[in-house]
Amino acid sequence: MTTMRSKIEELLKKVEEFKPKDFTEIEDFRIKILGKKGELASLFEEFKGVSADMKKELGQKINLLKNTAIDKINELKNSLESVETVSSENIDMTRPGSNETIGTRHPISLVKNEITEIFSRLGFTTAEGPEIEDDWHVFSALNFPPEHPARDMQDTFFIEKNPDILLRTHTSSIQVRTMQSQKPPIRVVCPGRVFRNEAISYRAHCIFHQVEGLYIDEKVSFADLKQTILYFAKEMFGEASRIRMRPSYFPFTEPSAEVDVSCNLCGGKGCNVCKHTGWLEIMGCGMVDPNVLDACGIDSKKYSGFAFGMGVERISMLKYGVRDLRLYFENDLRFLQQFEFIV
Ligand code: 2NM
Repeated sequence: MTTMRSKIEELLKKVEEFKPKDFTEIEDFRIKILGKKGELASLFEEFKGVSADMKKELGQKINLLKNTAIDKINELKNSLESVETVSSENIDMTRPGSNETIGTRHPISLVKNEITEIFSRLGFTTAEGPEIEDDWHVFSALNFPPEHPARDMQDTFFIEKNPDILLRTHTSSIQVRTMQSQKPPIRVVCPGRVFRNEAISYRAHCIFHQVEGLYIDEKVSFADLKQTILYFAKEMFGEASRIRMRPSYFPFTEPSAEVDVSCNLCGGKGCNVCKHTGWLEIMGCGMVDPNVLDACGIDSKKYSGFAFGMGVERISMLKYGVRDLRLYFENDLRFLQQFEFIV
């Protein structure tokens, strides 16, 4: 009966070492061991012929084998079932996660930030102010004569019940507030929304954005202004950029100038965008009129200053080759998503 004993022991070892890959393997194993025509069945058959003195020992061994096999198979089935439950809910733990799309910054914000950053490298801080202003901060303090056309309803949005209250037409009103509250030296850039009563077209809108700058100290000269603007143009439109200034007129500056930058598309040779002139107008500027300094509480005999102002939409159009200003206000994602790449 040693052969039967070793058969049982071999089988027990097999059961203990059994490592199935899936449910089918367990089931095949169960049938092979515990099935009607399985190994245990044939062992029990063989057991009938075992001599009486061996019955006790071998009977115990077969029962141990049977119980071990049953326990093992149940245990394996249970452990596989808990995994199957997860997969039956269609959760594949190895699948990569889905990407959440996040928004991109508006091109006007991007360009506005770029402008203020360039001037911050020259020591300019940023200031903001109210969009709803009074006549004095927008016009009177800035040397606009009482009959100036900008004071007309045709050009400016006034509050009907009180025409002293209006929507600012430029961010110079922030600079007026800065001059009133700070002592020179003053170096400040003022970004913000402005409002003008204009017909909407590819090149004009009733709401747009400006960044204006102001530098006040003793002995500030037109040469300082020119070099500051040249630095800005090179940073914004590329190192090869050149600038030129044409005489102009603003109520708040004297002398005043219009600034052109060499066309960054054709390099100044002439193309569609620069209308074959080689130049693009980017801003207005000038030396702050002494009347403005005095109105804002700064001694015009001791101090001088320069100021400049630009439209953010215009700078953005020139930088990115956008042909229609209205695109900035339509919130079409196909347009808006082209300016910032979020990785
Ligand atoms: C421009 C052009 C020229 C300007 C002047 C001032 C202030 F407040 F200092 F007088 N702020 N901004 C200015 C000067 C703005 O925009 C085309």
